[in-house]
Parts: sequence; C-alpha cells; structure tokens
Amino acid sequence: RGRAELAAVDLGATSGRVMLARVGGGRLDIREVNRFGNGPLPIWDGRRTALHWDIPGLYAHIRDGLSAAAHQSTDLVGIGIDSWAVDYGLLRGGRLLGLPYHYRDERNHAGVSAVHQTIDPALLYARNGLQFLPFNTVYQLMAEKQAGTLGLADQALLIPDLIGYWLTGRTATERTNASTTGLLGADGNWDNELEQTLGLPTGLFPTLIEPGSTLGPVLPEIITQLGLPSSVTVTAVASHDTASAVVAVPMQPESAGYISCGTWGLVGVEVADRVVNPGARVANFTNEVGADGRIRFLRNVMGLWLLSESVRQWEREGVTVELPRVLDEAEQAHPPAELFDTDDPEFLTPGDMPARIAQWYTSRGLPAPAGRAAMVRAILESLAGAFARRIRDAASLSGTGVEVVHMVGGGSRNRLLCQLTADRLGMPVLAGPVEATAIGNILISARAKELIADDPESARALVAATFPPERFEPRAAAHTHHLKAFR
Ligand code: LFR
Repeated sequence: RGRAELAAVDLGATSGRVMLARVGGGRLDIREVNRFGNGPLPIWDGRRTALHWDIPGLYAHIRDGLSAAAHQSTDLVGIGIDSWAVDYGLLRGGRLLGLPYHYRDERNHAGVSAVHQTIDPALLYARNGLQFLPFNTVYQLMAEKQAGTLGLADQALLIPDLIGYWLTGRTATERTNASTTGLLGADGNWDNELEQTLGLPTGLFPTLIEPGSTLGPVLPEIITQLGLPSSVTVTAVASHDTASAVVAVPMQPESAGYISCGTWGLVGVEVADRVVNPGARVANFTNEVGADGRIRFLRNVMGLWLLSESVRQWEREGVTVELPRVLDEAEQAHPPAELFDTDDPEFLTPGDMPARIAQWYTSRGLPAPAGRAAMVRAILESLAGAFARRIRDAASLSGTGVEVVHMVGGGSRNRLLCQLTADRLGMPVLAGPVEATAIGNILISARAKELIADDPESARALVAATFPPERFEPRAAAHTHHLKAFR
C-alpha cells in the first residue's frame, strides 16, 4: 500500500471545514485547510422568518477549501463529504428548487401530527426503528407536502449527496444518512409502502449506495476551476456525521459505550442488529445504520448546544465570553439544586437559552442558577447526568456489558464535562479524538482507496495509536451524591 492524500468536507453545526489528510504506511496525519461559519440563515417567507441552509455560501467555501487542499497537496486522490443528518434539498430536472430548510426550523410540528394521525408512532417505530425527533426527514417532507412545495420536486438529495452531486454530476443516496430519514425499512430498502400510506411520492430519493463506494470522478470543469488533479474522485463516506464519528471511536464495541459530543450528545453503543422493542421505543432510542452495516443504538441528548446558545445570548447582551475562563469559573461554582432535563423540547430552537433554563427551574419552584458560572455548571452537570443515564439505558436495553465510555468530538476537549461524566457513570471516560467526524470520513475514503486495511478494527486501531485518548477516572461518590438527579 502506498501513501496519498484525502480531503474531508465536514459540515457541522457551528462550522464547516475542509480537512486534508495524508494516509498510508500505518500513519494518518490530518490538518485543517479552511473553516467557515455554518449557522442557520433566517429568511422571511411571507408569514414568518424560516431557518435555512446557506447552501450556495457553503458550497463556495467548500470549493475554496478543495482548491486550497489541491494546492497544498502533491497527491490528492479522494474527497469525502459528511454533514448532520435528516436535511435535504429538493430538485427538479437536476436543479435545486430553493434553499434547504434547517432542521431547527419550527415548521415540523404540523408534519409530526400529520404523520402520527396516519400511522401509529409504535407502528412507525417497528418499521423504521428511529427515535422520535420532530425533525426526522419524514416529518419535514410531510410539512413540505402541506406547504405545497413537495409536488414541485422530482428528486430529493440529502445534503452531503447534494454537494457530491454538484461535484460529480452523479446522484445517489448514501445509506448511513438515508437511515435517518425515517423512510428506510427493516430490510434496508426504501419503505415504499410507508411512503404511499403517508401520501408521499415514492422514488424521490435516488438509489442507495454503501459507504466506501465511489460516487464518481469530479466533473472536468470543476477540475479546471479548482486546480484539482484530474484523477480525483468523490467517495461516498459514512456521510451522516455521527456515523463518521463512530467509525473513529477507538473502542471495543462489545464492552464500550460512546458519546459523540458536539452540538448534540449522541449517546449509545454499537451493535450488530437493530434493537426494536417497546423498552427501546419508550426510552426513545434509535437504530441508525453505520459503516460496515453496524447499528448505532443511541439516543440524542441536547449536547453542547445548551452551552453555545447560552454563550451566543451573553454575547448578544454585550458580554465577551472566553470559554476556558468561564469553564474554570464553573468548576469553582456551586452545583445546581437539581439537574434540569436537558432534553426538554423547549431547548431545541435557537434563542435566549439561559432564560429558558432559568424558567425550567422557577416554573418548578426551584432556585435558578445565579450568574454565568453557576449556569454553565448546571448545564455541564445536567448533561453529564443525562449522558450517564443514557449509557445505562443503552447497555441494559441492548444487553451490552459497558465497562468504559469514549467521549469524542468537541465535548472531549471539555475536561470538566469529561470528569463529571466519569463521576456520574462511575466508570472511566476515554476522551478523544476531538475531530472524530473528519477522521472517520477520512478512514472510509482511505479504506476505499486501499491506503489502509479494509476493516473497521484496523481503522480503530490506527485512531487509538495516532490519537491516544485521555483517561478520566470516576471520583468518589461524594462528588455527585449531593445532587438530586432529574428523572
Ligand atoms: C449530529 C446529528 C445527529 C442528528 C442531528 C440532526 O450532528 O447529525 O446525529 O440527529 O445532527 O441531523
């Protein structure tokens, strides 16, 4: 096997980025080429302000990043693209019809009730195995149908597939991301019967392809415009960012849990088969498809969104917030009277987060955290509590003997969060890598290009060797038992 360079496009909630990795000879070196904002774009729609993807702006940054990557590299052979799940663009005759909606937009409520009036949520769960999240693609499409816009489209492409289409001219639906739409059946095919029941068009999403397959060569005009090597191809990676992140968790899945912690905390285990039973449904656990046909049995926990939205609010109020300092202060601050429910749907939309958290406490007759440091402490304690609770659920519902928990993504950089999570779990937390998503994206490309061995264990071993995790041991129970856990 030789060595070569691969680019990863990773569109995350606070930022998008293009990364460049050199892989081969048992090594993986990865660095950032460019980074750009990726916040929702609010646009007036005649009645209200709706949240959209700024997809043309992002595509311009992606093009710049790929061009810079080509100039910095001697041997760029592949490009992989990932983003958060569920969102899509509608097309007609190959043209994008409008700016894709951002899943945090409020339009989904009507879609949810329309779907649940037609099919009982328990039956829906038996078919698609997905946790209820109001923004699952199936609800978004239903909202789109009600708005009258769905009928205009002859095709839908999930966001990484849309970018891949613009780069190659080829359309496909990558399987890991397809599994978050709510429209994949237990047999792994599009559930046409469900689509018909809901009155949704069948065949809207193109053919499924597996992570690791080649989407196609980059279009000749783009090769010229960006100065890319003529042989470069786009690989369909595990294009759902969480699927990519879990590829890069350096774990033994039989005895480990994981928390992929960025904007969301994705908390669970990796298993061979779907776990679809009433207990899993009530605990709102999902079965998302990963690379190599593995299943991510996990639950969404609100994640660092609670913190980043709080920081954004304080900055709107004119305060300059230096995160490392606020985290130090939080460590010294009093823990809250009680953990709050991080997953209260009130916290889902953008806006004044500290006020909503304070309201959560006062509406229950509890004292709200006083001041920024106490608020940050309450957020981290409550997240750690939710993480621990969901790891326990994942272990017991799936029958996995979890002994250690890996924390990857931006949250793995937050030492207080890692320590509090270890305390509440009573188990070691292994932190890192921070850039798990981009690394997982690269690993699938590298396997496809035969730069590393084509199996998940070797890929994880390479991560463990390249980015040795930091270990947080649980402290004595005294550190946590003063707090009443939210149930
Ligand atoms: C994480 C993530 C989650 C998904 C949410 C919305 O970035 O992809 O896995 O539930 O975003 O798509």
